[in-house]
Amino acid sequence: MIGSLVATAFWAMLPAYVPNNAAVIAGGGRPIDGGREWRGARLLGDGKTWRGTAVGTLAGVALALALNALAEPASAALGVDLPTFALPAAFALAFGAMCGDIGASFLKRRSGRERGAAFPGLDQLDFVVVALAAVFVVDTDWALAVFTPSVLLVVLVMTPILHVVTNVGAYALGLKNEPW
Ligand code: CTP
Ligand code: K
Ligand code: MG
Repeated sequence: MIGSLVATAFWAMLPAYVPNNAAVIAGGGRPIDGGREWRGARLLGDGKTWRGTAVGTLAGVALALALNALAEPASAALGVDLPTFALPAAFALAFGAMCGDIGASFLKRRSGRERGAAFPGLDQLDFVVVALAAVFVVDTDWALAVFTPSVLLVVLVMTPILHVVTNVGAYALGLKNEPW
C-alpha cells in the first residue's frame, strides 16, 4: 500500500524533479533578469538563466515521454497502475518546477539573500508547489486522478528528503557550489 503510493508519487513527480538538476548541469549564459536590480538587489540573480530554464524544462518533458513508453512494463513489474503523461501535463510539471525555483530566487533576493544562500523550507518545496498547481490547472482531471490526497501527502514528505539527498550528491560530485 505505502509502496504503491511512493512508486506513484515518485513516478508522477519525476518530470518535476529532473528540471532543477538538468538546469544545474546546463546552466550558464544570460541571466533571465538581464542583470537588472529592483529595490537594491538583483531581480532574480545570476543563478536563473534562460539556458538552464529551457534545458531544464525540455529535460522534464523528455523524461515524461520516456516514462510514457515505460509505463506498461513498469506497472506490470511493480504491480502498480503508473500514470502516463499527456504533453500539457508534462510541460506543466516541468515548467512549473522551473517557475517555482525562479519564484523562490525572487523571494530570496527580496529578503537580502545572496545567490546561493539557503532558504530552508522554500528551497525544498518551491518547485513542487508550483509544479502541482500548474498541472492541476492544465490537466485537472488527470491531476485529480493521479494526485489523490494520500499521494500528495507522500509527495510533500518525500520531496524534501530527495531534494537534500540529490543536492548533497551534486555538491559532492562538484556539480553544485552549495550542498542545498
Ligand atoms: N540554473 C540555471 N537556471 C535556472 C535554475 C538553475 O541556470 N532556472 C543553474 C545555475 O547555474 C545555478 C545552478 O543551476 O547557479 C544551481 O541552481 P540553484 O541552486 O537554484 O541557484 P543558485 O545559484 O543557488 O541561486 P539562487 O540563490 O537564486 O537559488
Ligand atoms: K533553488
Ligand atoms: Mg542554490
